[in-house]
Amino acid sequence: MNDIPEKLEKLGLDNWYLEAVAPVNIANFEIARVVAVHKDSYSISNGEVDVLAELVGKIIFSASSPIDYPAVGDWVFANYYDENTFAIIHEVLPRKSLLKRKTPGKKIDFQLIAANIDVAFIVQSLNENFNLRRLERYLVMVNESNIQPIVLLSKTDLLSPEETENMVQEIQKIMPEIQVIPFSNENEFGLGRLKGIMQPSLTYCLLGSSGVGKTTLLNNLIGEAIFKTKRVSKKDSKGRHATTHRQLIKLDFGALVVDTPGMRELGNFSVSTGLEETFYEIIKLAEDCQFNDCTHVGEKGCAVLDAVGSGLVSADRYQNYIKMNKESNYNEMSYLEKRKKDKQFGKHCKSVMKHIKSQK
Ligand SMILES: Nc1nc2c(ncn2[C@@H]2O[C@H](COP(=O)(O)OP(=O)(O)OP(=O)(O)O)[C@@H](O)[C@H]2O)c(=O)[nH]1
Ligand SMILES: [Mg+2]
Ligand SMILES: [Zn+2]
Repeated sequence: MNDIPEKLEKLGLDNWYLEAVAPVNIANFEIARVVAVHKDSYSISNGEVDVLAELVGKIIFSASSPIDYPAVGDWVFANYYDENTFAIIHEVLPRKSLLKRKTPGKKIDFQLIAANIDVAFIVQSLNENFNLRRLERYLVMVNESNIQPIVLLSKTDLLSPEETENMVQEIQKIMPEIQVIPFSNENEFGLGRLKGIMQPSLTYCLLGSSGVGKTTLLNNLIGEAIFKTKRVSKKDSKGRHATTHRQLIKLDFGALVVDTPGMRELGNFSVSTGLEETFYEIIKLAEDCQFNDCTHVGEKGCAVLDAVGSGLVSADRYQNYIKMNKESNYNEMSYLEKRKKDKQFGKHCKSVMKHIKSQK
């Protein structure tokens, strides 16, 4: 057991991290948390000051995928310079959790959203953004990452209490285990309940489409309109995102929150656990399929298809499951293919370099 300085404990550090690292590093470096990611630099906090930090060359040269770079929420070993006004990041500590998604568009690669998140608030607005299939998509990502999901439904001020309750029930009907909290940034309905469940030293992140009210909620939790939302800046209309980068904020009651820009596209890959946890009733049914390797798309004796036929599982939910499963496998295969090619290319470069050197 290590004694954790109070300032770091308040930033979310616990013994899990310290037990996972070499003691010599604890002696040689300061531990800090990444609170913002910029283009080529990071803002890190040691619980006292936030400073700009850059990566040590070793990290950059040995990185083989986006996973090797720090994300918001990461703990890092750093050295401080110039009277604590600048720092160099030497190592990223092992992560408790990592949220990532496929890069938007055709590109087969992924990007990091945030690290070491304990609870993910998946936000949908009740007026236009509410969509069970999209919710399932977010849940697959969050469940895959070993993070507790909680659903927040915003803009209750635009609906009657009955309409709101019906939409909460729609979610609970298919996902009875998950906590759903309706709220309004306008009249503050539900905000007390929300604050009531947020705990000091735990890290929360706000996920959801652009415009659902994530940043407005964060401002409400802070009690001040510190961060830019859609309405404040008129220039930001035309569907542009109000929030453009991720940042970790400490609330006065001790909880830590990462706000993220709304995502238009949410591609997953390698998400078998996420799918299993999100579609647990389908996975359970599949145990009764006649064939062990049943893909539930037309095989004889498929218990899943039977359940869809009898209405036990809704056709929409079933189709979403099949679609995401296919997509995850496809993305994963394409990614492995790409990595293989990258590696071959790397080897090719190395042999060319050797050849050139040997001719000198
Ligand atoms: N009626 C109503 N409007 C809200 C509520 N919450 C947010 N809004 C409005 O919704 C718009 C978008 O809010 P933001 O907080 O910027 O949304 P965001 O989710 O942070 O969006 P991105 O940063 O683009 O991902 C703003 O005009 C808010 O005033 C709410 O509870 N009720
Ligand atoms: Mg925002
Ligand atoms: Zn089946």
